[in-house]
Amino acid sequence: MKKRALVLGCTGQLGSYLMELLLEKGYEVWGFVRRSSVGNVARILHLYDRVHLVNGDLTDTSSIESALRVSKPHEVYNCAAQTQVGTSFIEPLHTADVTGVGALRLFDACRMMRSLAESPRIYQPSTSEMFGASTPPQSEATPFNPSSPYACAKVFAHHSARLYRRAYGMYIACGINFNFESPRRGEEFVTRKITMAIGRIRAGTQTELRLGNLSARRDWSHAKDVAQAAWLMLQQPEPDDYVIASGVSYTVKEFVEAAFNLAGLDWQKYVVVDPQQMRPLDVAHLEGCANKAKAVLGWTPTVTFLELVKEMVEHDTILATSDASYP
Ligand code: G4F
Repeated sequence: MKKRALVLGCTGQLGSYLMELLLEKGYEVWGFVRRSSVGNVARILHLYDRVHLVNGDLTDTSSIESALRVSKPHEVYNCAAQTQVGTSFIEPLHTADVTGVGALRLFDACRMMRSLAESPRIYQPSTSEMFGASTPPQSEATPFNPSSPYACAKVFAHHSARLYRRAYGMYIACGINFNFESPRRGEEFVTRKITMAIGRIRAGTQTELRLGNLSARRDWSHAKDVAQAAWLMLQQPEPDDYVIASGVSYTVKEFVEAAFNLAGLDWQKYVVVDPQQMRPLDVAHLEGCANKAKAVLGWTPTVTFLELVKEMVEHDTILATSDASYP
């Protein structure tokens, strides 16, 4: 029998790579899409004739239940969330509702299915932001110390996942993901903002790049590798939590330098530090230890930092001079 998977947030970066991976593995793939008046499906247009789409929203329990009823999934991947840390300071309640309580709505809707046997396996993307100011390298044993409304919402979702696992015996696995990027990353995140700017600078349509905190240090992987880890987590005998990270960290400034160097540009001519781009509180240093995922899942990152930067710069250089639509 064909396995069925439901991907919430399937129009986003991780959701779109997961849909591709699941199709490759022979799944019947369902996507849960939030209705939008401005097109939000660019990342999955190429999959349209191979997947089933249902409309819904994590703030609307009935739409989640209806998606579960129609798709009857064996596996559910919850990639739907408000994931922008900066935005969470401006919209803290919306972030808590979608990213925190939204995950709980999904877990509870799955709990209400007729029997535990019918309840799907669930993947919950937790985040390194939950560690906040805790000292790196961060592992599954590192205490949470959230430093944004987004991180608080994710901590709530993470603890809810663990609770439903223990209280109801549900299979909910959490990937504690460090930053993951690709040419499908949204431009509201710093890596894509940088590589899109480089593309436009090369095309002559942008002259300046305004950034905030250049000294923040992040552990960047490729989104495809994170999708692979998510799938592996749901194939294990028991659900668990896994840090997913490259184990190497770079500052935002180092990302800028690497990307501009690859494009043959002097970053100092274009980058302006803008206080408007600073957050009320920022996490200084995230660097993950993924030893557990390597040992238990056999997972390992396949794309290095420089390969990732190069892929993004090359993609956005072509994009800036072509008619192709974003992303
Ligand atoms: O790219 P960012 O917005 O990602 P951030 O905040 O690290 O969060 C991302 O990774 C998390 C996992 O660790 C996810 F949970 C989360 O959903 C998201 O995917 O910012 C990275 C760093 C920050 O320190 C930020 O202050 O870059 C700094 N930064 C400097 N200038 C900027 C900018 N960030 C953005 N978005 N825009 C700037 O102009």
